Amino acid sequence: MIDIREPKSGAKRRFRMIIPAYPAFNIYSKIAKHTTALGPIFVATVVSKIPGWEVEIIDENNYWPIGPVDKDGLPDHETLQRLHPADMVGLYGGLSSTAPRIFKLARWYNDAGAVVVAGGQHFADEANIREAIDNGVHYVVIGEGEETIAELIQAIEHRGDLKSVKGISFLSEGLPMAGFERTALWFTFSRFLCLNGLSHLVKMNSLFLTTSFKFVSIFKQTCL
Ligand code: B12
Repeated sequence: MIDIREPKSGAKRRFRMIIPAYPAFNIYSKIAKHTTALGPIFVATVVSKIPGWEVEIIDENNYWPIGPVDKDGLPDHETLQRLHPADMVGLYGGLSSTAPRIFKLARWYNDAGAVVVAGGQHFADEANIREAIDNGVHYVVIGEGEETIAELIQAIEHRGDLKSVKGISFLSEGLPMAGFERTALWFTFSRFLCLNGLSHLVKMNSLFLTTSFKFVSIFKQTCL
């Protein structure tokens, strides 16, 4: 069990969801400057509804110049962590080509004392899950993440039995513990309700199943 930092009195814990940078310019780079991936928004939305938690989402492909950047022009996580320390970091692994960036971030945030969780289509087989664990990811969420993240946070906060959380893999006594599969969620419009509440920040683009950010790429989830 990885201990999560105690929040300062009255403060909320912070969950930072990161959509990692593509490794190279590609035909989607332009549109990615105005969109983001849907899955991590769903997961972050769930966390924003957990009492005592607040959420930030950073899409590294859609990062406005107002945010601090490092020498490579990517978000400067050291500065971000100093200004707004995240207690838990979520890493979106929808594209395998971003795995090296995911692992770099995972190692960095792990060293910085944050709990690191990753999910997405890349983590579909044992080898990829093991690689994530070897690179600083504490918990790999397999399959759909909405219910799993809520149960995982509950278990971490209350020191519950992690083995009862379905759909995660983590290191237990030196060996990766394979989580049980979770039944797929029904795709209902209720999953969009929160996004509607964020309409001043986010506009749905149903064609690409992505969200198009109109004003910011770092923002605090205000949909409660
Ligand atoms: C819509 C889509 C696109 C759109 C938008 C992409 C985007 N950035 O959102 C467009 C058309 C742009 C696109 C392009 C490409 N795509 Co595409 N795309 C999809 C598709 C059909 C749906 C994605 C989606 O929105 N799913 C719905 C959301 C709700 O699910 P999700 O993302 O999986 O997230 C859930 C879980 O994975 C998990 N989760 C995800 N992240 C996290 C993080 C944490 C911390 C946690 C706890 C949980 C968690 O919880 C989420 C909610 O349940 C998927 C196939 C699929 N069935 O998923 C392929 C898919 C993601 N695409 C794929 C590929 C290969 C591409 C392209 C490279 C194709 C190409 N050759 O050009 C490009 C790359 C574009 C780019 N650079 O981003 C592959 C990726 C495979 C891989 N392992 O890399 C997929 C899986 C299709 C496939 N089976 O091959 N794509």
